[in-house]
Amino acid sequence: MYKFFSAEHSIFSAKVRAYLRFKHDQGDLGAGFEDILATPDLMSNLLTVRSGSPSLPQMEAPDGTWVQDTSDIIDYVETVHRHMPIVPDGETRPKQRLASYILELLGDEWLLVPACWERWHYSLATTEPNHRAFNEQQWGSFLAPDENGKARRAAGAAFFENIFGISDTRDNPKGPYQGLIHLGCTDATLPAWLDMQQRLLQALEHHLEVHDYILGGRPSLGDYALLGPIYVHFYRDPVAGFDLRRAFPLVCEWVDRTNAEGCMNARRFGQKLYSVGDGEGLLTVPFEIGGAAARRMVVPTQIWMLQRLGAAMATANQAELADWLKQFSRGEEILTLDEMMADCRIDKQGGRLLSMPQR
Ligand SMILES: N[C@@H](CCC(=O)N[C@@H](CS)C(=O)NCC(=O)O)C(=O)O
Repeated sequence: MYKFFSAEHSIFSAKVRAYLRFKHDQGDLGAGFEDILATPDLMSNLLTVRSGSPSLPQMEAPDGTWVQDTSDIIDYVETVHRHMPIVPDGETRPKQRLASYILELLGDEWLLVPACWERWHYSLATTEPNHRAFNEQQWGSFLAPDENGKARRAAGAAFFENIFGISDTRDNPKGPYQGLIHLGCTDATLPAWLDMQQRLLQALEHHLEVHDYILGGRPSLGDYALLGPIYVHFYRDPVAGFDLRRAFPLVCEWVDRTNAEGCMNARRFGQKLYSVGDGEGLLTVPFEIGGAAARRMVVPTQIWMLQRLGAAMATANQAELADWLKQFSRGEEILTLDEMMADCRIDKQGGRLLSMPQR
């Protein structure tokens, strides 16, 4: 099995986790993967030791190969498991291939900015609406997963205060608040970043009116790269998540579909849809004609007609019938019709055929 070290609130973890689920669902990931919560202990004492970086996610292949960076992880898995590729072929699909890599860059390096802003702006004490409590809880459950709920929340709150200086961020930005400045998100540029976010979501919503995924009917690299920030921040973080659910329902459905979890209503890739009356949903019985074996639909009228025939036989001369039926292969079985149909009887009431209690 692959060992995948990740966290739920991490953009890059979501990108690869959804991809691994897809590969596994398609039978294209060998023995599959174990999704392991990358606690601070694992980050310092395993991930950093193996790769030189604590960043999430990271992965260990079944043969012990260690891979860090989502692009490298996807490239690695695509090289080993080729049955269901997610990067379009360069020879036959060059435009889709280019679009995929551009979208990966967009998701990883640009959408990251408004995503990060949404989470941390609405965690400031002065901002309304506010999702600080949720954010403390999601961080706490990764920082102190062994603790009870209250202690997990406290761990998140302490981390925000001590490491990110959340109460003092205007004067002394640290952690994600400093990160946003380094990423080019300042008072001057913020409106443009948020405008970019809105335009992208609008374009995606429009696209999803007719397509299930970025490149049509099946997921590809661009879906997973966009899913990272869109799922983890715009969908999962509460304030942005409320807006996304109100204004972009198709994007929400795509998140469920691409994330491949909680997606019963979301047309997950390969999901079988049944309906009464079509070939898949019909009740069928095996039959044979001219040596060809097949199945055909169960027709209650046929049962009722056999019953009728059985009833007519019951009042006929049995010995004479048996003698006559001998010349046909398995011909005499027809005399046991009533017995054969004991648990399958139909009551015809006008135009309605009803199944009758078993005798
Ligand atoms: N290019 C990297 C980016 C990974 C990354 O930035 N991960 C975030 C979490 S979503 C992280 O671990 N940041 C903290 C750090 O790098 O120390 C990848 O694709 O894996």
